[in-house]
Amino acid sequence: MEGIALPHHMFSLCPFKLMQPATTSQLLHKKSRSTYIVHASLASSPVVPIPRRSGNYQPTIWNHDFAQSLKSDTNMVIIEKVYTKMAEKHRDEVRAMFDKAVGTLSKLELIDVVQRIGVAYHFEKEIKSALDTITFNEEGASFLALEGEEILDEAQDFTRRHLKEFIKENVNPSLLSKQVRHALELPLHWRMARLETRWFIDVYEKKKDMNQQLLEFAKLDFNMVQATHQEDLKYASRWWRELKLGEITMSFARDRLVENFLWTIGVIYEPQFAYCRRQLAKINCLITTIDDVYDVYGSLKELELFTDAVERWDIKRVEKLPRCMKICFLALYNTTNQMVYDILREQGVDMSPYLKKAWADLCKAYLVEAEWYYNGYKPTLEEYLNNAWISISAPLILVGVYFFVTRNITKEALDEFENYTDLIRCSSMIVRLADDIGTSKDELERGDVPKSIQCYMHDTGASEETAREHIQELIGKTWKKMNKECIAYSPFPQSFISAALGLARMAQCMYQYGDGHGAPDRETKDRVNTLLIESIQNVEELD
Ligand code: LA6
Ligand code: MN
Ligand code: MN
Ligand code: MN
Ligand code: MN
Repeated sequence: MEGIALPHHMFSLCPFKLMQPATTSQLLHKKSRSTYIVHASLASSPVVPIPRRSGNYQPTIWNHDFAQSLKSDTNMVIIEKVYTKMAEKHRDEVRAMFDKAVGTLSKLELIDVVQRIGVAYHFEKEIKSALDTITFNEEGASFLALEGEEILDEAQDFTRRHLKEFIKENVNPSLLSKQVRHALELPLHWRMARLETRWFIDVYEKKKDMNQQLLEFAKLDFNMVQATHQEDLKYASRWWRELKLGEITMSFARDRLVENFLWTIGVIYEPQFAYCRRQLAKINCLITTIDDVYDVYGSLKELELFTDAVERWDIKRVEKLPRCMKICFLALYNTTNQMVYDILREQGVDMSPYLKKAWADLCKAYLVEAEWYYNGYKPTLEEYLNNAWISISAPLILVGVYFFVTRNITKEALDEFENYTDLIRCSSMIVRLADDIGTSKDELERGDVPKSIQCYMHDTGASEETAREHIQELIGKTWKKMNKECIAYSPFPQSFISAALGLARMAQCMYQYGDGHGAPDRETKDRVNTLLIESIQNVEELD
């Protein structure tokens, strides 16, 4: 039974102005871009059907067979046996380069290339000891600036001005102008690491002074890392298909297994963190579905019940909810409990209080937005952001990451999750602001709370264009704050800190040209092809 009896006062809270008891055909109308679908009750009146919206999201463009068709297991065996040997040889060669590099400039150049070409994670020790011998003046690192470091701001303005002039004067395509355009579009420090690596390998190959051994190693390593990601994706896809949640929520929610997995590569790409990517893909799928339950599907009353069930972690409390919301709750409940079980068995640590709290915080933040929406309330930007850095789900994602990557879980770090440390807040804020820039136009048409751009316009009377610029500035300011958090003392391991940065970068990538998470067939499709399907050709022959 899908419909539930509504108290009369609910009508005035609903956005559907025609929601006086009406016939089914009257309710099946179209308004703006949202399709209203009536789930008619099988019982005879007095149960009033709740008109359901649809997000009008496209179905997925990647089916399960696609994921399973990626590199076969036999291929994995070849990769493990042959490539591992070749990679070891290359790794030794690069190690020797670190020994040979003398002088600050040649050391920095080597580190820079090794980082940009995507293999720095093999040489953490070498890089650290090379850096220890160098005194730093942070030249050319203006995007690593902290708040109040005006000299770096000036350096950035100066460089930006000159690079723009360079582009104007050099209209012919060249390798250099290609790099300059790329740098001006989005700074390196804000870019998703794997995509940047893939882009740079092509650039590096064309450089006159490139090092052949380094190039070969980078290509081989890229393909090996990709093979690991393919196995992770296959695992996640099997899980998603067996869950069958996408079939149940098809009429209103995004079915985005592959896109949700792509996020995890942005958060953490190194092969040794496969477990983290696999679990995170599950969390992301649940987030994407449950966000649509709140934004599109549920009535306010139902959402209150759902939030209460999550807060109390109690199946009994979903009894009165429609079938599809019950199933969403159980998917969340079972998946989370399974993760808790695994971590408890493997690590001896009980993550349940932390994961449950993070889900409850998220659902409470979703509910605040739903209340604002149904009441037609317009929050100030400050009020909105105080809630929205949580409702973007990044705090939950990072709680998961901590447990999935950390070998020595400490009480000191766990205590930081009580209020979410500044590192988590900064990362989350950037994800939220980037998401609003990319998605708020469609969200308003679909029916949603005013997002940061609209709140700022409402606060100040600014135009949409000015408001967008303001939000971009906020992203820049938040990055500076986050840079500071990254070098401050922290109880978190480096892999966690770098995941917090990776999440912010991934959001800027996903929303660079609009809603890359919701609309699967544009840049996101190309990115999936680049990172998960096409391997790099012209890798040296196997003998
Ligand atoms: C964005 O959707 C979305 F689904 C997220 C949950 C963002 C990040 C998510 C991951 C990694 P939308 P809203 C799964 O723009 O409603 O609808 O908060 O989020 O603006
Ligand atoms: Mn949403
Ligand atoms: Mn939402
Ligand atoms: Mn909403
Ligand atoms: Mn959004």
